[in-house]
Amino acid sequence: MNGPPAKCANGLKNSKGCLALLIETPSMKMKTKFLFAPLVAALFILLTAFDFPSDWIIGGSKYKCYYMGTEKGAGRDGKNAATLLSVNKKINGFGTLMQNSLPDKFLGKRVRMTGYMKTADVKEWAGLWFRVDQQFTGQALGFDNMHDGSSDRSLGGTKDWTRCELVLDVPLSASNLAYGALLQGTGQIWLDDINFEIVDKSIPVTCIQDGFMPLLEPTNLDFEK
Ligand SMILES: [Ca+2]
Repeated sequence: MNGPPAKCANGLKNSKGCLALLIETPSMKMKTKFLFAPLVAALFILLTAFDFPSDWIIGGSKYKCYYMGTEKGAGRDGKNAATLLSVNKKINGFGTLMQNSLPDKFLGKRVRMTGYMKTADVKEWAGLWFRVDQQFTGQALGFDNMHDGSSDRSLGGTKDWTRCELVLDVPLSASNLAYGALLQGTGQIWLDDINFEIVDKSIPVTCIQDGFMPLLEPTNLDFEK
């Protein structure tokens, strides 16, 4: 009774050895092919069609409910685009592909983030988002997600490439810029050609949250305004 399991006819005792033997046994070849062929094909498609974009990270309240990566050939110019695809039939939350970046070159400036988004069967909404953080406060100095402000500019349904624009002030006290694309609920979005540029103060900001902006000097100390 201390000998190897029946399938490990060559005496291999560990489970890895048993698996290797099982796959290689001629009598099991057809069954193995039948079971593994679809998985191998799916894996091949994933490996050849999708990749994960360098320097981007995954986030969101339901990030596990989405596939996120790069789709080759899906970009505006026929090259790469990032994509978020829901893998659950019902999602009460969102996923985001995002970055954090030092704000140094934008400190004290008004900054416009632009990017292009395409949607397919988005049941709720999708949009770019842009947030200016201040270290240790846990509060944003500015935030826009194209949806939750006074004007809803978010995308839904199925739409071809659409230019999105978000404008925020980056105060001298900013410590981090966070930004990305988010998909709330089910559907698929593609994202390409994001850009940041300094604009003058004649361009209105689009922020929906503008708290904890430090004043340049003590202001309204007599409470008359
Ligand atoms: Ca591209």
